[in-house]
Amino acid sequence: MQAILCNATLATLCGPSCGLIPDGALVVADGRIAWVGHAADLPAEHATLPRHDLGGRLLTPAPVDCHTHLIHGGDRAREFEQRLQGASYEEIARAGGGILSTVTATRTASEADLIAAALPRLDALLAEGVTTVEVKSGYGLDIATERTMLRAARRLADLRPVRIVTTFLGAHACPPEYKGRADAYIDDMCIPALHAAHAEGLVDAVDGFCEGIAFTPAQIARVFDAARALGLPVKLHAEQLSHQGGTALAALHGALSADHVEYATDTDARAMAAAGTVAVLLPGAFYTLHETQAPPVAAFRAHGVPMALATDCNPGSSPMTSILLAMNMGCTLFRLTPEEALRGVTEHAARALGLADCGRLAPGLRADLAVWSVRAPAELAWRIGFNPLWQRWFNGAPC
Ligand code: DI6
Ligand code: FE
Repeated sequence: MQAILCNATLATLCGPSCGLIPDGALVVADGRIAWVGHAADLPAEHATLPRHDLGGRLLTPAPVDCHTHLIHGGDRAREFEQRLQGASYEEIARAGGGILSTVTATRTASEADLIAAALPRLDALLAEGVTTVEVKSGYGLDIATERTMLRAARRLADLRPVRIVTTFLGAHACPPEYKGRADAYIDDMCIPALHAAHAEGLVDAVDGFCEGIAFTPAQIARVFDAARALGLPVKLHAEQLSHQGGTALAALHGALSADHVEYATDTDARAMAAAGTVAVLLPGAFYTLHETQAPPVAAFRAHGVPMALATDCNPGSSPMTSILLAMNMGCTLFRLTPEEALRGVTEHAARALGLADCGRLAPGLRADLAVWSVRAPAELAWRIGFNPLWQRWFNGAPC
């Protein structure tokens, strides 16, 4: 398919001020962006293509949700009630609830059950223009269920027009059968599960949870070494509830991203900048857990650490399926600018997944686009619970 999208304001994200081009046009050809610029400069070779008039709307790269736990069994509404009565996320986890209650529900679900449960969540993201979704394992914690989760995640891309990126998160929690034996879990179960999932072609990246209620930097380092031996990129849930040294470890391993990072320090930010590690901010978890320590946004800015935003869609700490709400919360809770929020769900989210072919409007990139009934990028982050998406383009076609 070939077409000119015209009569639009383009937020290309190439250059300052969102790379805004008023009276812009964009040429789509065979799934890719062929040309971007001022409508008046449209090259003659494209002039005869069919035109899609966007009615003066805003055209952006389609959002990328770069951190989700979309595949899981069960729900955690009871735990939500417990937290409202004063129990903390960590207390619930240490008592065997939290992540482990979702592990129980996920282990008893079939692949078809997991897919059926995830589709409404995925559809909510797609309704806001999202075209790429990262999905983690980590609620199986045994070889069979980790693989089932990743298979279910990959199947979503056959059922909906979306690109799915899968991340192995075996080092998410220590399962009951290894209680008190976290080192044995890492060596005897988690790393073999990674090998098995990789052998099946199910793993795009490797993640872990470095936290007092999860794994130490030394344990995560062994998982990262196994990932490196397989040639897989790494990322890490780091410094979410306390400072454990996960961010420095992630930077040392050249991680694509360090995620949450509320307790990261100025030194951590420096190390991330030097390593090119993206800070993935997850305001939905900060909000849900009533956290008070915001991530060091000023340090990330000062050192030039790219900041992404994602939903962290999961049943416990962030039961959120709105990328627009993540943008709004990023601004209101973490004081990002609306431009940082837009870059956070496009350019920097793509980078957090190691994807160089999306996240901006530039020739050669995938034609994954979002058309919004707004005039300025700030309107995307401004409203709460309102979806101005007018049209979504995936792989060069509206859908
Ligand atoms: N941090 C998170 O935000 C999710 N995992 C993690 O390590 C929460 C997972 C859950 O509570 O189910
Ligand atoms: Fe997470």
